[in-house]
Amino acid sequence: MIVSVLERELGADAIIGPGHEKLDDYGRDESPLPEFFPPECAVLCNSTEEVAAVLRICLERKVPVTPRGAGSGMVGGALPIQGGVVLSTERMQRIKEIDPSDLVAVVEPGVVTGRLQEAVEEQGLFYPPDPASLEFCSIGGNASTNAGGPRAFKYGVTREYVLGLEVGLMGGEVLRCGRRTAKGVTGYDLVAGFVGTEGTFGVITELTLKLLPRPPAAATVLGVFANVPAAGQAISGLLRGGLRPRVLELADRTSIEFVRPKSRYRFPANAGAIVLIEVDGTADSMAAQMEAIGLACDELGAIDVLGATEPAERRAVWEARRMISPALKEAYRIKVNEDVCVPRGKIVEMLARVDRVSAETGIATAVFGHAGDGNLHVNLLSNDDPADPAVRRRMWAAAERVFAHTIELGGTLSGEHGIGMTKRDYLHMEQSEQLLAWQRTWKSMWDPSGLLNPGKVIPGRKTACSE
Ligand code: 2HG
Ligand code: ZN
Repeated sequence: MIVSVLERELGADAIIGPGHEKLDDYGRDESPLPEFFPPECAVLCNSTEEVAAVLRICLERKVPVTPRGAGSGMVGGALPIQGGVVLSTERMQRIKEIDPSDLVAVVEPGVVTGRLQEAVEEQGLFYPPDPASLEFCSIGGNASTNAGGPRAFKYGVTREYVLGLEVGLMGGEVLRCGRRTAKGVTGYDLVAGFVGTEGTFGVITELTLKLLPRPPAAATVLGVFANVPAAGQAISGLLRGGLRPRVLELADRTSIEFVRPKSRYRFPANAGAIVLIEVDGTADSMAAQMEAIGLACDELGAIDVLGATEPAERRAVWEARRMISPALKEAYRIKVNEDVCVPRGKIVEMLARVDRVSAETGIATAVFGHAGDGNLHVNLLSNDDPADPAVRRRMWAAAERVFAHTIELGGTLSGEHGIGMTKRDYLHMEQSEQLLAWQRTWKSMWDPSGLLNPGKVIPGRKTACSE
């Protein structure tokens, strides 16, 4: 049995085996699925060598292996849907190096993103990617899904900060790729190949990350609008106006109403929608930047403009923003959350189409997220029975309509959460069979056995029966 082989090799302390009270946790993540997928066992690796050993043993024994970071993924990418072994990097939490001269950090994959941010900020440095789950998600998972976050608007997503990687490959080989330098064009860009491939090519065991100098000051502005169309128009207007804040977010009334009773910061009661804007730069540029944003919001129809400059107040605003997703999850039995992304010029049209999907299907929606990037969290909400197959079909049919509108407007199915298993069967709506076939070929180069995170990202080949 695989469990006893792994126990012999890594020691009993590394294994969460059958009958362990925590085993079921490794069959769940934050995706909107009512069922869970218990693995045969979970292995909590402490080092690259242990990761390599698990990947060697799983190939030898022909057992599926599913890599897992903190389990905060929203698309089922870390779920062991074919059973077997879950390989967790949660114990690999060392920040090995923070180098202010090279502007890099070298870290293990289990480091919690927020902890890394605090550690680099103590040294006057800055790691910008800020997924909403930053207090518990891990940097290895962020790289595997190419996570985004509000500050991606100015600073870009995780991919832009991963310079080098060490990766465990199926069978136990360990590969180092990338670099520590600011630039580099030697050979093919394998780092870009591992980032965003959701642990289907290899298991990240170490990351060399690019850092920036910490911006000396930041300030937050909240534009209050009567409704979503007005807020959408304002976002488009701000984009056209050439202002470059670091964050440009939207939240509709439903998104904020469940947060209001719980949060320290109270979103304004008269808001039909809010536009959350943040600027950074030198301390003496703050007042002018905030004024320019405030004036622009006024001109673009805001019913109110509120500012937050004190660190404690700003922290409270962001705490409230990060509560939107969990508060909706608590309020509704079903929360199918999408993260579609449309070209920036199509934001207003996409918001109108989401409204139409809601009216046509009778399914409640909440829309929030990184609207300045065209990246909208369209949440389809219901209090029906999540285990009822008819209910599920109805919810996912509505999601499919949202996807169809996204594609029609030139957008993409996922701006930041990835494809995993929940969106795998919709990928063909966006990508040609030719493109999917090349991706299958690429995957089979890294994992000819198909045992590494099976059933994720790329849908199976079309057969005569399925066509
Ligand atoms: C966020 O931006 C997360 O808060 C979660 O990406 C999105 O639950 C969601 O739809
Ligand atoms: Zn998000």
